Amino acid sequence: MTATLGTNAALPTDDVDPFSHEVLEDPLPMQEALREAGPMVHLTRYDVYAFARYEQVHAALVDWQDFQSAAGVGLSNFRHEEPWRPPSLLLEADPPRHDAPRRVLTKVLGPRALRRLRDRWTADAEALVDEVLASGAEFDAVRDLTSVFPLRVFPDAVGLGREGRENLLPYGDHAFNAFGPANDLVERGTPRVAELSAWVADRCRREALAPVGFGADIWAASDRGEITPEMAPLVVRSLLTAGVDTTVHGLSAVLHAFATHPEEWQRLRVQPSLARLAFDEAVRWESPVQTFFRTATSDVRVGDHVVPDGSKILMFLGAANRDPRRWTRPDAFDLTRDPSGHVGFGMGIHQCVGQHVARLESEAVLTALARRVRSLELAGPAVRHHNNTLRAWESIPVRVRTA
Ligand code: OVM
Repeated sequence: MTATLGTNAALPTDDVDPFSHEVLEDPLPMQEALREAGPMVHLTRYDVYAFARYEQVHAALVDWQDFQSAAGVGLSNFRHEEPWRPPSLLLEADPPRHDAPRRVLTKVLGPRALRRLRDRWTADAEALVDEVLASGAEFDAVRDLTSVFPLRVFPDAVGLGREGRENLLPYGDHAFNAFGPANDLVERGTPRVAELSAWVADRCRREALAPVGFGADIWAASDRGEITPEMAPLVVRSLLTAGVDTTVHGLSAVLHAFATHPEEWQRLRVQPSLARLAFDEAVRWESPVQTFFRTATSDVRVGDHVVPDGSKILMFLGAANRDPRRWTRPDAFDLTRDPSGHVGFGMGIHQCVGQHVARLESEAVLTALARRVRSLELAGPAVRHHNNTLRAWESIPVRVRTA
């Protein structure tokens, strides 16, 4: 080995743009090419270092010391660039500053809170599914179901006021676009950023939140001194940013998976308790959050290569979740596999703090559907929604036969 720290002579390079519309429409060929090129690839277009294999993605996710989040988890490097909004106290922070807000949110979204929501959300899902099925045998699973249910239950659980809730999806969509480069997707969101950010900030105030809910619980934690009162509104903001689009697209992923895998739908009908596993398998298979970045805190050795201090690392969660080195038949949506260990919710100290909320929402919807729907198929071509971070559907036309 002749390479000294900082040379990277034999490092594979690729000039692909992972955020181009062509790749966003179907990222799988690029993911395979990057995985096969090697454990680390230099993406020349953005001068970032990419991991597409499970081993390296997992290793980077759990190594917060070498791969920090406080310089931003998008392409933008907060060491050199002004963030578009005050950084998240959770997502865009490292220990020790990260830890108090994380502890608070872990408890607020913990088992006690979810036990209180379970019966209500189950009833809400049954009511919505009944409504949708009563409208006819064909419907759009995104327009009528997956983009409706999270907005029916989650803002109420937060204690968000009723007014302006239609802002939640556009705000979240822009926040996830903003992790990518300043391309046309970001440009399209820019005209409304000031208005949407002001609305979100206003709704995070204690006086704007209901006396019961996740929002009130976060403020109560500041009363107990677990976080400062200055931190509380930003922790509430994390719920409003990360809690809506993600669950919409996660639900879309699992419904699209079932609409295209009839034998798996029959398995779920026979055994509705597979609903949770099905959701995790869909999160592995589709990876609604495709990518996040980290920043190297020093020259970090990865195999024979070096990630230079201060450079950005692009972790392809979706590629890791289909790495044949880790998964057998990775491209199959398969309810007989154990999807645990997937990195669709991340891994390590930043792993999705809302994942139990997401699982509860999906369990409610899938269980309600499994009881009522004998078969489910596409009634037309499903249409992608492009986002720099999210793998999403704009439309999933389905035809169902009810039980
Ligand atoms: C946040 C946050 C956390 C996870 C994802 C995310 C927009 C945001 O804390 O604001 O995506």
